[in-house]
Amino acid sequence: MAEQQVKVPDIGDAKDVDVVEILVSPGDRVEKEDSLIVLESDKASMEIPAPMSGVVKAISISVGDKVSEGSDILVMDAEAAGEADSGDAKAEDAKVAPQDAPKNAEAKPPEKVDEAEEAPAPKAKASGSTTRTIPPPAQPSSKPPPREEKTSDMPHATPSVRKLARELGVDLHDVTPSGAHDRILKEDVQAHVKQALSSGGSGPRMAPAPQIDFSQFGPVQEEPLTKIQKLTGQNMHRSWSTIPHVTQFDQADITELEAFRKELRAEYKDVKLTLVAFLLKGMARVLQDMPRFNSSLDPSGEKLIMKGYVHLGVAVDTDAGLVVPVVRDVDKKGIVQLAEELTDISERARNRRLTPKDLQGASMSLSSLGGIGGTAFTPIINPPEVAILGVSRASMQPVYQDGQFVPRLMLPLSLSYDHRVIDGALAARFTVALGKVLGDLRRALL
Ligand code: CAO
Repeated sequence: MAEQQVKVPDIGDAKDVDVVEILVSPGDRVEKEDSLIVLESDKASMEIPAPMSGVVKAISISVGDKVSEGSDILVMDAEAAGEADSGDAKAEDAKVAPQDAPKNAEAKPPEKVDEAEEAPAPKAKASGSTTRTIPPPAQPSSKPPPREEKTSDMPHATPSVRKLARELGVDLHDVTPSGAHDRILKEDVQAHVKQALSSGGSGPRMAPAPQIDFSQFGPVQEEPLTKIQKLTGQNMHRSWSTIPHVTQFDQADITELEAFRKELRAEYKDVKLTLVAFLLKGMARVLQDMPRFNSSLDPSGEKLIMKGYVHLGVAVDTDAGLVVPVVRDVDKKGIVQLAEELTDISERARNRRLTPKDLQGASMSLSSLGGIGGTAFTPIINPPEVAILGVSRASMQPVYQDGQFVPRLMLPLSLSYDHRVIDGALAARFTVALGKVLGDLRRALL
């Protein structure tokens, strides 16, 4: 037989229907009734079967195309199919009993199959396949009956199950079928997704935490977690396991800044002028130049929300746990005002007098452990923010300048960022820019 153009059969009223899947490629051998493509209208998804056995020569459509009855699908060479497996095909055909041949393939008109219906096995099917399809158009009755062997490795599933798998991003080849004749059921797709979620994707599943009786090792007592600790734990866990964190380390020379801070403290005796107020001011300045750090990823994953304000969260260590109140409009305030507000919010945090509003709307956050110690750490991003600056304890270090080592007060910076939004080069630029501003505060005026 010569090459034949396979067209979209009668698909009822549906017109301009989306091609959502192409199940074969040029060179594939298909049996009559093997599904070739999947169409999806507003109301239904339908598989279009091969009207004959043969070898696919060329595909005439692409995923995303719109088709109607009569549109070209692909070109098939029925003759080539016979040649391709002449020896095997004869042996295989001989195994198929005459009663296994389609009983009504010649006469059955195509019918539209609604995904909402329960899927009966198509009447025209001869093999164990229960894939739900539109019956193929009538063919000459001289053709050999379809063999049970499936040359296409397409898993068996109804259109509605295929649709579900597509929506969930599941490759049906990865799903273990539990239906008759290896048919994949809706429950199989759901079980696959559940397992993938509980194992964190591919690879071995995470073992559940073991129940341990610690009293077998010595005396113990129980201490309930505070509400803040439980909430912080949940948020941190979600952030750590859903955001790809990277931490950029750097150092800022704050020798001059510290001298200036001491001068100001002598002048503003009533204000607790700590380094944190200066850090907030420096961060605000850099955020103005690097707005990507002042953004949030839209839940769709399609766009960033760029913020036209500069509010900064400050991690405060309290007896009840960690809280992150927000200092607003940092870019518009002076160091003294920032220091006063910082004292106010950290006191209110420790006295549990913060309102929910005090904790919302930050552009990014600062976590300062400098009053305690340490040289570096990897702070966890406070979503929906995309970065957090960690600061450790400044120390005097020998820095090589103009041919000699000079003692400089160096501040360790640890910038954790969401790698979906910020790349490494931008993060390095952020800490370098912050180092410049903190090294020479006049730059904050630029
Ligand atoms: N290097 C050297 N000294 C530092 C410093 C640093 N990086 N940061 C603060 N200091 C100094 C302060 O200047 C102050 O000294 P002086 O009294 O001589 O001025 C002293 O250490 C104590 O500071 P502080 O911690 O009480 O106050 P602060 O303004 O620096 O910080 C606050 C305020 C609220 C950030 C802090 O009290 C706090 O709670 N930090 C903990 C945050 C936290 O737990 N983060 C972890 C979160 S998990 O990612």
